[in-house]
Amino acid sequence: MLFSSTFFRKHLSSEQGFTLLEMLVVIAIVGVLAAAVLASLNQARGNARFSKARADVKELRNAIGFLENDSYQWPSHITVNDIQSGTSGNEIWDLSLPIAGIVQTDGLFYKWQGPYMKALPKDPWGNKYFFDPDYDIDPGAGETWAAVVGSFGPNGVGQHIYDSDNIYEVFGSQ
Ligand SMILES: [Ca+2]
Ligand SMILES: [Ca+2]
Ligand SMILES: [Ca+2]
Repeated sequence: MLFSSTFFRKHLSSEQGFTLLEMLVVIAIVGVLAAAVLASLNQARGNARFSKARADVKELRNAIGFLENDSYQWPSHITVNDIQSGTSGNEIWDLSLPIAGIVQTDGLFYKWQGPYMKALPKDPWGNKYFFDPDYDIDPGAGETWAAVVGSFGPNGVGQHIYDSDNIYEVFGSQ
């Protein structure tokens, strides 16, 4: 029983009923519980998005692995392991393009046997996955250049350099 008969006699059946203070306490508790439930729902949704992005990025990593095996090239015709030092303009911001060699080819990939993926998904935050053959994965002021495929994460930004919410796979670094 949620409320004992003593409780009813003492509180509910008295002329006063609940006091204002009791009502406020109950309202406050309900409010705190509702906030906790909403927070955990949001967290679950956020975690699911991260998991989806990680799975997509892994799938892209594998697809580019097949391209590597066949052509010895990365998207945008970078020779495998030719990691430079922050060159700009060599990034692929849309991996469905022919120059990416994943879902279609521009005809310039040697021994291309794709498509290596049927279609390019967008990340769970509505942005495109990217490839950068020289992306700074060093969180600090220093630089560690790496070839990566990734997502800009929940904040939707973070080109060229480390951004803490970016989700990516590293092919090789220097
Ligand atoms: Ca670059
Ligand atoms: Ca850095
Ligand atoms: Ca980001």
